[in-house]
Amino acid sequence: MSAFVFVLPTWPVDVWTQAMKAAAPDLDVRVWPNHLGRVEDIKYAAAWLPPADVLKGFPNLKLICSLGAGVDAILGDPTLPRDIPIVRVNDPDLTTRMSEYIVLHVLMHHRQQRRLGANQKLGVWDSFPTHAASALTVGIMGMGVMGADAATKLAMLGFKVVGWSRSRKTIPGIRCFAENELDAFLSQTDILVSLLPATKETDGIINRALIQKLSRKGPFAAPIMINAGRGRQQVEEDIITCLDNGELYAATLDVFSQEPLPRSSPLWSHPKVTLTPHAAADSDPETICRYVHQQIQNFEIGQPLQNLVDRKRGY
Ligand code: NDP
Ligand code: OXD
Repeated sequence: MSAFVFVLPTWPVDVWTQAMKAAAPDLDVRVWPNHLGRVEDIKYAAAWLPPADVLKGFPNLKLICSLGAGVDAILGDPTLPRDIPIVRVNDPDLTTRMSEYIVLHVLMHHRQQRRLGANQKLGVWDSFPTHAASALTVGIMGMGVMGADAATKLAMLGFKVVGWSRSRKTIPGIRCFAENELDAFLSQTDILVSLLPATKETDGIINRALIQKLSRKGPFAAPIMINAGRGRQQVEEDIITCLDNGELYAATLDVFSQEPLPRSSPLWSHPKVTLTPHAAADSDPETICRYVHQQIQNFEIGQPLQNLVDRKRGY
């Protein structure tokens, strides 16, 4: 029986252990740090936010599975064993959850739900004029698995949708821009959505200079931003400055430079910010454990691994 270990310091490891035992009766499921057994036995690891130096402690490790789509925390470990393949989650359940989040927040801004909610609290009957979805262009940075799915669903609702990624995509109904066309992409974008991975190239990309390049031709006369990628991508002081001076109309933030977001952050109470606690797309233990088990089975029979991380690119 091959040994498998969970390294999940921030998740309910008992729930994951139970799900993995059900999905993979052929594996000896162990848990870091308290139920490790002989570390030499461990061939497979599945991790979310693993502390640095933990994975190097398994000398016979053959495969690392990220339990999320993003792998920045795993790749950020300076002692991460070299040459061990890393696979990440690409699963319809996770993707659908993310698209729900993006559609929800695009619609919330488009239909001015916060204004309606505030009016309800005050008992104000104000049926102000609204606009069509087609009056807004949603620009998605990161047209990978999640970006492409969200883009297609937004287009089905009638929004104009543009996308930006390193390599240009071809998606019916979506105008796609490549890495060197960022400014052209931004100039068309009324609602900016980030579904980028956290890499050296994307760190701090959502800053004041970028916000100033967004479209101001939409019905709100200032852009809106939604970040469900990673907090490292946003310069939070710049976002607050832009919200305060009108360069941004509103923001939805699911991810932050520091998580949990410190109670002292002005983002908590900013009137133009909607924030959620890194909950845009939750990894479901049963679904993800079945997926991880499939990857391990592929590995054991010498089949190619799916959704392999490219360590050089960083995602
Ligand atoms: P993918 O790897 O499928 O897609 C990443 C996309 O970003 C690709 O289109 C890629 O371009 C593009 N990209 C990467 N670097 C650059 C760059 N420097 N310039 C332009 N484009 C770039 O990832 P997923 O869609 O599966 O996930 C995206 C991210 O969403 C995850 O990395 C994670 O950070 C975040 N996430 C957040 C969750 C949450 O709950 N908030 C839940 C799940 C994911 P190309 O296609 O050319 O390679
Ligand atoms: C992920 C996440 O990367 O939940 O999957 O952030």
